[in-house]
Amino acid sequence: MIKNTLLKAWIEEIEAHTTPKEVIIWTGLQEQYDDLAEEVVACKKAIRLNPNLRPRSLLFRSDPSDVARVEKRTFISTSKQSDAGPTNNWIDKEELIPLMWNLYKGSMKGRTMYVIPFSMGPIGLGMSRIGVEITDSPYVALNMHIMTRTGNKVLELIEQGFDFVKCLHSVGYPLEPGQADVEWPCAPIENKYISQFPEERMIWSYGSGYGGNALLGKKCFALRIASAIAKDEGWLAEHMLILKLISPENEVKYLTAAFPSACGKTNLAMINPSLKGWKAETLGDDIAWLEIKDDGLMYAINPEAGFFGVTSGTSYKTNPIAMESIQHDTIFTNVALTDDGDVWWDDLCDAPDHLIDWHGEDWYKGSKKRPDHPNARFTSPLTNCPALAKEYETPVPISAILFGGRRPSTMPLVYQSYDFEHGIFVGSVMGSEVTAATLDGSIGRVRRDPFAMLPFIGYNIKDYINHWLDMSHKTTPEKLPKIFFVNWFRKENGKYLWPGFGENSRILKWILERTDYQNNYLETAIGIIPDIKKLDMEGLDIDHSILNKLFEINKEEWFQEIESIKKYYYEVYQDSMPSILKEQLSKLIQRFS
Ligand code: O2Y
Ligand code: MN
Repeated sequence: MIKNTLLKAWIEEIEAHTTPKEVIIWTGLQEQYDDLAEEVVACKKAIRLNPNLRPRSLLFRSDPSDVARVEKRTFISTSKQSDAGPTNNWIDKEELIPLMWNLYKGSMKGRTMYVIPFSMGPIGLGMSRIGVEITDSPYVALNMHIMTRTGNKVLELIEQGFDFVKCLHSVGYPLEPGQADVEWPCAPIENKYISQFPEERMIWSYGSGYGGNALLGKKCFALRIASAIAKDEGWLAEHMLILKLISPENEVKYLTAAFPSACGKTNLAMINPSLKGWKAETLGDDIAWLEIKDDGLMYAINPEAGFFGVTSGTSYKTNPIAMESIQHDTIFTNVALTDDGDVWWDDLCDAPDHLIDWHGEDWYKGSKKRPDHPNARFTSPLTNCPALAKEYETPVPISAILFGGRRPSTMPLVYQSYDFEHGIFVGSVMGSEVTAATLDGSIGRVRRDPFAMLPFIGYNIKDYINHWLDMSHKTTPEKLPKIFFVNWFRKENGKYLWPGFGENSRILKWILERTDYQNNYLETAIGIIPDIKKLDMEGLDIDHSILNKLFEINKEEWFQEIESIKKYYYEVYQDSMPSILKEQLSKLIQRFS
């Protein structure tokens, strides 16, 4: 029985409006998870994988129209458009609330409504925040159980009067009496809405059952709504992994890194250092909440409790730690099924002769069609990860922040910003070069993704930049994390110059040395780069000329880059560019003159 009057009234209101056949309050107990897993298998919404090969694991297959986050149907809804800013889709909340309320009318008919109290961050920790997701999707309930801390313990905090973010989700596929359900119910694209209401601290999602559209604790709460809360409260909600590095002398340091999607965040979060004596452990692969504590240092926690990783490209060769993390108690979405009841995806290993593809159809080796979806996913608990740092539920002090992207040219393997404000500039222009794979005719153009937060800033980007600056004024420069840019993806004649993966530990070592102000660097117009002679390349067969290319700062390319930045800044900020960006851009230009 729920006693909190606010929560009780909200549940009753949503039940009366969406008219589900029953309401289940999520307890967070393993027994409830196991029962629901059994139920989705029994009604053929999921397949139980072979328990001898992949214990307690499920495979879901989504509708082909519902396979990824849909940015064009994602909205920041406020009273004034200027509060959402130039980079978000905005709809006036006076318009969107009635429109969506109408969609929700009877939308859970014939379905079970799950009420899921959840905590982003360890339950009861000062930096954590609470939400309640109401959903008519058992897939969402099962995934939320893994990705967040759910159930009775969170409900207890709500009963004590803790605030919570209301997260409402419906797949938008009501069932009339006698109507058979489909394997993956969802609504057509034009009826999908992933809406954030930062003024109300509220999330309404309708029509999609997939990933970031539906697991509302993740992108919707922990980034969009949390970033708006963080601006008001003086902290940061960022699209960053958290990594612990242990030197051969057992010195421990922590860093965070923000890269755009598909730039290897999960791989770096689970790096296996090639450098002798170095160890790495993970605290998170996607989201970090950061605050400056009383000692003046910036601390981070991972608000999530699981990994929602892309399977494609994940293998024992590229990421053995991820592979170990998905051996059991894992939900797979849109991967292929093997004849012995296990999973398969592109790059995992040689394809077997026969598979069941992600549409549920036979697939034979040699077929031109891919058997898994490129955005297929695994959901697994952090605690499955053999390299999980033991302090993953404690805020850790951050020594370095890394920004990065896929830049085949222009950007060196690593450079350090001259100071925090320069670092904000570096974050504001980061992004990836458009590759041939995007086939939009603009190869070489940089798709800017500031702070890797473009689709996730819950308010005006101009205020976001100024908020980063305000954060830097909360402490002294020497206590702030040092900011770096890394580019594992520089190419020559179409070939990567740097081997990446475990070898990136050599660059991480230099970064940590720089956080101790070690004298191993050169000053350039763009920032501080390593003195190549002082990089630890022991045991790596790499030519000196390749290293020179990796750190080349080509004036012509940088003049183009500066022109591209000016154009981009004008497109985004028009005549109200934050003064810190103006100053930093002119400093960069000056350093080149
Ligand atoms: O396609 C989705 O719904 C998932 S997107 C995603 C999932 C995990 C971590 N990051 C992302 C992302 O888009 O940044
Ligand atoms: Mn992400």
